[in-house]
Amino acid sequence: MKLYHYYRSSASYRVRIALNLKSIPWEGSSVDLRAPASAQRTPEFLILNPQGLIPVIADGAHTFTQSLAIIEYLEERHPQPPLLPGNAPDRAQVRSLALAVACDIHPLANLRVLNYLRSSFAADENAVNAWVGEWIGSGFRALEERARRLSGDGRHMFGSAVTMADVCLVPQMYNARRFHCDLGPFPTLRAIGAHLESLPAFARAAPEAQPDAPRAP
Ligand SMILES: N[C@@H](CCC(=O)N[C@@H](CS)C(=O)NCC(=O)O)C(=O)O
Repeated sequence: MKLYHYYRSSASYRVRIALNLKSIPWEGSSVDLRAPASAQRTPEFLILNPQGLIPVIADGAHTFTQSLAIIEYLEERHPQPPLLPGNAPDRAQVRSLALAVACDIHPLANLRVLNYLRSSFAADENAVNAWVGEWIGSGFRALEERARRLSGDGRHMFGSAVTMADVCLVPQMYNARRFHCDLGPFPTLRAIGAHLESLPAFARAAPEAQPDAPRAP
């Protein structure tokens, strides 16, 4: 499989984790989101995804966008180890946790949204960090409460095995740290994140482990 991604794209990071957990061989193609490259807006990339967003995955003749659709595809094609629980109510809980991150937290701090705040509303970096902190903070307050109720062992968002909810949490925590959000009020999420980040599939998917990540001099 070929994954179009970028080292610090958190939606791509979700897909890298899922591929690694399922031991699916993949080849990466870096899409540099930063200006002046802005590779997500080139005509060649817009053929792959007219939305101008990564990740995109190519599996033979098929090309897919949207990280959660990609992860569900991987789940159906490579069911082991499962990232969704075995019964419908539990699956709904896990999908709900994953969607809370992917639909309600992440999009508000996406690059194009932050660039629009900068260019059209004269937001400086303090204002941008305050914006991101507000939406990650309110999203994490709810997730913290839900994880307290739903985690079976304090090491996973739901139950006591890795699920799609964990695959979404870790990249969002990376984003939160990147934008200097205060994670102090979220001890449950921090404990879950620390455990997950220690797992090899998560560690190999981390931004700093990607070949396009800047190297320390
Ligand atoms: N809902 C999409 C979100 C994809 C997305 O927002 N990707 C970001 C990187 S994490 C992106 O490509 N941003 C480019 C831009 O904002 O110009 C998914 O889950 O795949």
